[in-house]
Order: sequence, then structure tokens, then C-alpha cells
Amino acid sequence: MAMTNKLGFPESFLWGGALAANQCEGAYNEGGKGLTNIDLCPAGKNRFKVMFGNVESLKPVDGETYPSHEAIDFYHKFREDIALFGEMGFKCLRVSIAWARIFPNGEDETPNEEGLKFYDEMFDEMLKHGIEPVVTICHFDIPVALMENYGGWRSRKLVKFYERYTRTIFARYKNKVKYWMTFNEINMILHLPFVGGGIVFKEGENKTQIKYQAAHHQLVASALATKAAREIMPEAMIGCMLAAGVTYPYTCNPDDVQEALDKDRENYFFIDVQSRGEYPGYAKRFFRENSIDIIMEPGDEELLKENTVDYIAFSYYSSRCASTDPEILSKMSSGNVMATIKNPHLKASEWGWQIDPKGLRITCNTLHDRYQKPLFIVENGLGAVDKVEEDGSINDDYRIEYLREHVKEMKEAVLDGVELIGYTPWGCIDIVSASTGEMKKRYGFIYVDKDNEGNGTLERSKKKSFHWYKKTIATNGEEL
Ligand code: BGP
Repeated sequence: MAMTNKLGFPESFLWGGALAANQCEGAYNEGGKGLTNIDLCPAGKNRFKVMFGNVESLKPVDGETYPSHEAIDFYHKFREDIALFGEMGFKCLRVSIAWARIFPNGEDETPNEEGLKFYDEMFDEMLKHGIEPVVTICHFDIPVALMENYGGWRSRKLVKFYERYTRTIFARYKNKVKYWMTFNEINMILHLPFVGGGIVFKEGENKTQIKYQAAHHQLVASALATKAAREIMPEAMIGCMLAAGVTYPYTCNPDDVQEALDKDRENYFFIDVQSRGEYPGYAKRFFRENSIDIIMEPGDEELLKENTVDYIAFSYYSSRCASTDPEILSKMSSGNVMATIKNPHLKASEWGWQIDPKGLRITCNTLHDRYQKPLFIVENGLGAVDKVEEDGSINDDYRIEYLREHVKEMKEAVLDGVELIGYTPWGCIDIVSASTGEMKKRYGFIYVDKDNEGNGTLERSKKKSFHWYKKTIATNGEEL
């Protein structure tokens, strides 16, 4: 094979940005859309309670505000926003389809034409600007009707409904969308089962058993979607999607090293199944030793084996540390959902997410070594508070710094031999934060005038990072 002289990102590299329907679209009850789990996650102090599944009613509660209901109104403003992405030179845009726009109750007889038409128009708009759509099939939002009727992904029934949903959207968009991902951050079902699986626990239930059974249902559903995609659109690329981030042993004590490996394997488990096609030995051991009994149907194992993914997509925000020493374990950094021990070598964001560009290179290499498949970094970025100056400018040098250092390490990974398809920084326009529900935790290159209380004109304006990213894309990552 001829060696290429060109070092750095391939010419076809997909620079872009990433969004999720529930965090940007708003219009939560327009166009025939059904209610979803995320539409029940309020802003403010009760958010975490609900996200962890402590809910009394599957209806919005009076007196609470729900950030997903309006979000940044991308539903009505997507043309304006996509034009701005086009101006930055985006090669791709990662969005998600809201299941409840297509099947408002998740299992309706016929799909909702208004919902299908909405995404047709959105994809057409992207293609008009030379932007390749990259689509997450399920980014956390699960129709509430499926939670009411079946208890969310704890039920095997959802596999069939999801399969029908995927067959519907594949048939409809097969000429517009090539890159698909079956579930956003599939491992999140272990950490936030209400968000990742639409699961509400009853008193005294064995949560671990339920979570892993639900994970099995999603893994089977993901394999069925992959199978359907191969039938309906043989040229498509189907990916899994992992909330990644390497775990370092806090010390060189072998106990810490084993602990770090175990922690990472909690996450790799999902990708081992989706990419290698079978439950790994360490997972079987964990199930055995924790009396977890995964109920499989005949044919499940073959299905998983025969329908592995084409590429590995992942989000990367920070790294974590592991230890078995109780004293070290007391040094926790907040880190919201995935709390971790503070790493003395790293700084952290205002929300306690530890900033570790080199960890991205390590993560890329680890995933490449492990799966030998193309990788797609579909989320990365810095959530920060932005200040609008008197003249309207927003000088987000901290964001530029964060992204620059991560892109440098991506380049190192490419030099290491990692096959990288693309890079879509998270929240390329300011959107609702998933974990906090806030607007003030911003990631965008484009500012949206809206505050935590919901006030603002929703007007869009370019931040300093907009111009930086435009140049980064134009030079294919050579000028940072
Ligand atoms: C990931 C999710 C996104 C997103 C991001 C940033 O876990 O896939 O939906 O929001 O994290 O998190 P946050 O918005 O909480 O800062």
C-alpha cells in the first residue's frame, strides 16, 4: 500500500457541529408531536430528581418550567441557523430525530406525516448548503406513551416499536442521510435510566437487573436497526454512540489500575456488543456474581453477532480517575452525572468537568486499538458562561482554547494511525444543557439571546469562536 505524504486530517474530514432535537427544537406540542420523557424534566432544583427517575406523574406539573418546551425554537428557525452553519463552512451537522414527532405515541399505526415532512425540510436545507446530515435516531427522547403503557425500555415490546420507527425513517430519508447512530450515549442508561431508557423505578426493585435488561433491549433494537439499514440503504454507515472518556488509575497501585479498567469496561460493554457482536466475558462474570439474569429471546445472540456497526461514534468532554483508597475517593469533583475523583493535573470547567485534551488522544487510540473501526467524535466542547459586551461582541477565548487543544490532540491521534471520520463539537449553537436544563451553560459558536428564566429575544449572534472555527474548517485544521 502506498504511503501518503500528507500528514493531518484527510481531505474528506467531516467538520461540523452537533445538536439534539430535545435540546434545540422546542415546539414540543406542535406538528402532532407527542410528549417525551425530556418534556417532563423541569428547570431548576427538581431536574436531577426527575432525571434520576423520581417522578410522581408522567405529566408536566403546574408551577414548573420545562426547558425543552421552547428550547431555542430551532423548529421554526432552522433555516436561519443552518445558513449560519453553512457560513462557517460546516461539512456536516449532527441532529436527532424526535421519535415522538414521527410516532407521537411510539407505536401508532401510521407515522405522522407532519413530523416526517419537518425533517425532510431540515435535511433539504442542510443539503442546499452542502452540509451532510448525521442523524441520531434516539437522543434521549422517548415517547411518554411508551413509558405509561410499557415502562419504557424495561419492556421488550419497545424493540419492535423502535424497529418500525427506524424502518420508517430509513425508507423516507435514505437518499438524504448516509450517517446514522442508533442511540445517543447508550451507556447513559446505567447512569440516568429515566433519560436513557424512560424508566421509573418502583419501590424495592432490583435497579441493576432492570437497567441491564433494558440495555439488552436497546442492544437488540440497535442490531435490528443495523439490519434494516443494510436492507433499505446498503450505502449507509451505521454507528453506535458512547459517552466516552478514559479512566486513569489514580495511582500505580495495581488495585487502582484494575479499578480503572473495571470502570471503563462498564462503558465499553455496550460497544463490545455493538461492535464485536457478543457479550464480553467480564460482563458475564459481573452478571453471574451480581445475580443478574438477562432474559434473551431465541435468535438474539445471532442477531447481535451478525449486525455489528460500521463506525464508533462517541462524546468526549473529560477524563476520570479511579481508586479503591477511601481517602482518595473522598476527593470528588462534581462533574454532574459522572462524578469522579479530582485529578490534580487538570483544571475543570465551572461545572466541574475536568479539561483534558490529551485524554481525547488516549481515548481515540484506545477505541481504535479495541475495535479497529473508523471513529467519529460527535460531541466535545466547553460549557461556559458567556458575557455579551456593550458592543454586542462575545469574546469566548476560553472556548477557542479548549477546542484548539482538543483538535491538536485529534491530529496527534490521526498521526498515531487512528481513522477519524469527523468532528462535531457539541451545541454548535447555544442550546439547553441536558444535565442542568440551563441556558447559561453554553457551548455554541453562535449565541442565543435567552436566559435561564426563559427571557430573551432568541436572536442569534456570532461569537469570536465562530470566526475561529470557520478558519479551522477552511484550513482543514492546519491553522488553529
Ligand atoms: C451529553 C449529551 C448531550 C449534551 C452533552 C453536554 O451527555 O449527549 O445531550 O447535552 O452531554 O452536557 P450538558 O448539556 O449537561 O452540559
